[in-house]
Amino acid sequence: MKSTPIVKEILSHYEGEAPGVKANLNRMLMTGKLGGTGKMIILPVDQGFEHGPARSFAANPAGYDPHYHYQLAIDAGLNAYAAPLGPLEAGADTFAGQIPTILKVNSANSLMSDTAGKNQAITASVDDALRIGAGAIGFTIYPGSDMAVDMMEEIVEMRKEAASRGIASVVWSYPRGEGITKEGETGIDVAAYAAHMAALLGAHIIKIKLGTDHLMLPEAKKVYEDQNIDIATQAARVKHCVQSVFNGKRIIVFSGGAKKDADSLYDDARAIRDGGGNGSIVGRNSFQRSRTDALDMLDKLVEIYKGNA
Ligand code: FBP
Repeated sequence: MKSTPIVKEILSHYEGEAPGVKANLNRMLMTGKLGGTGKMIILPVDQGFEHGPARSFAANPAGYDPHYHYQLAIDAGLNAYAAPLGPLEAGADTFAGQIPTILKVNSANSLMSDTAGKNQAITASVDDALRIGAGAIGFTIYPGSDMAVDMMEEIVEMRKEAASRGIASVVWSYPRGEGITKEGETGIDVAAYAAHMAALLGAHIIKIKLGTDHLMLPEAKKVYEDQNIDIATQAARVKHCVQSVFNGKRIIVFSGGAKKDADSLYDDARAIRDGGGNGSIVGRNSFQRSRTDALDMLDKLVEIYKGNA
C-alpha cells in the first residue's frame, strides 16, 4: 500500500515503534475518501454493549445486523470500523480485507450497579485481533474512576502484547467516575489531561470527547488563567488537546456523541479540522440515521476535513 508525505510524517513521530504497527497505522490513514490526507473518520459500533440494543439500533433497525455497519463504513469510504469481537467476527469472512478494523477489547454495560465502579470488562484478546485481521485493538480507560489504575495497567499490558505482534492500539480516554463531576467529564482541563495520559500510556490513536470551557481542577484552573491558555472556542480547545498529545505527535480523534442535527456535527468537524485534530469517530450519528442520510452526512464530513466545506 502506498503512503503520502503527510502520512509518512505522521508515522515518523512513532519513533521506535514496531514496523507492523506502523504498517497498520499507514493502512488506516491511507484507506477511504480521506486516505493520504492525515485525517480520519472511524465508525465505532460498541454502543449495543454500552447502552443496550434498543437504545442503539431501534432508530434504524438495519443496524441490528453487524454486516450493515461493515457495509456502511466501506460505502462511506471511512478509514476504519471499530467494534467488539462478536460483530467483527460476524462479518469477518464476508468483509475480509475490505476495511481496516479495530477490535474493541473492553466494554462497559448499562446493567452494572452504581456501586460497581466505573470499569469495563475485557472481552477480547490480541490473539482475537490477529485471527480476524484487525489492525488495532481499541481500549477504553476512565480517568477519574476508582478503577482507573486497574484499567491503565491493563492497557499497558495489552498494548505491549499488541505492539510486539504488529497491532496498533487505540485508546478511548473518557473521564468519569468518583473523582470527576458531571460537568468535569467534558471540562477542557480534564479532557486534555485524559488525552495526555492516553499518549503517555502508549496509545497510537487517542479518542476523546470534545471539551467545554469548564475547568474542573482548581490547581489547573489557576494555570489556565495565569498563562492565558485560549479555551474560548471549540477550535481553540481542540488545539489545546492536540498540543497535549505530544504537541500533535500522536493521532487524536474526537467522538460524535448522542445523535444530534447534522449542522452541529459539521460545526464540530470544522472545529476539529481548524484546531489541528485528525478527525472524528462517529457512531450513533452515523448508524441511527437512515443509510442514505448517513452517507450524505459522512460525505459532508469528508469534504469538511478536506477543507472544501
Ligand atoms: P458515538 O459517536 O456514538 O458517541 O460513539 C463513540 C463512543 O465512544 C462509542 O465507542 C461508545 O459506545 C460511546 O461513545 C459511549 O458513549 P457514552 O460514554 O456517552 O455513553
